[in-house]
Amino acid sequence: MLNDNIFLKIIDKHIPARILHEDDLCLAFHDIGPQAPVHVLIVPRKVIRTHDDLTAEDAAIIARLHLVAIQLAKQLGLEKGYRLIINCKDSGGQSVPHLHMHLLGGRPMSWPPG
Ligand code: DGP
Repeated sequence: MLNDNIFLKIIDKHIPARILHEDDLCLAFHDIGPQAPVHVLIVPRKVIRTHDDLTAEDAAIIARLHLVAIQLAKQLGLEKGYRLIINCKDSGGQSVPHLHMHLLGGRPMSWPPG
């Protein structure tokens, strides 16, 4: 279920996270429960609850999430490849009600995902 917005607390520095990147539009930090040797969350500063809530006004934000993913993948040694995931709403497996992109790498990824 979509519950408390813990990512806003991280963005506002009310709770700690292992932050890798910060800019005017987004933050990136290590996931608390990594599902791969590299598992980073890339999160917009703007509160956008789900992927469905994106509008044309948010084009620069969604572009930035992707560009930061490329930058971090290089920085974290994922030259063999990586996976980007955005879970949307309950059936998509979203648990935090603040849009975020998962960057996963450092091991081969299987398909289909669970
Ligand atoms: P999702 O299921 O797509 O909504 O992913 C939410 C992710 O957020 C999940 O992989 C675990 C991570 N997460 C939840 N709470 C925290 C936290 O307090 N700190 C960090 N770093 N990650 C968290």
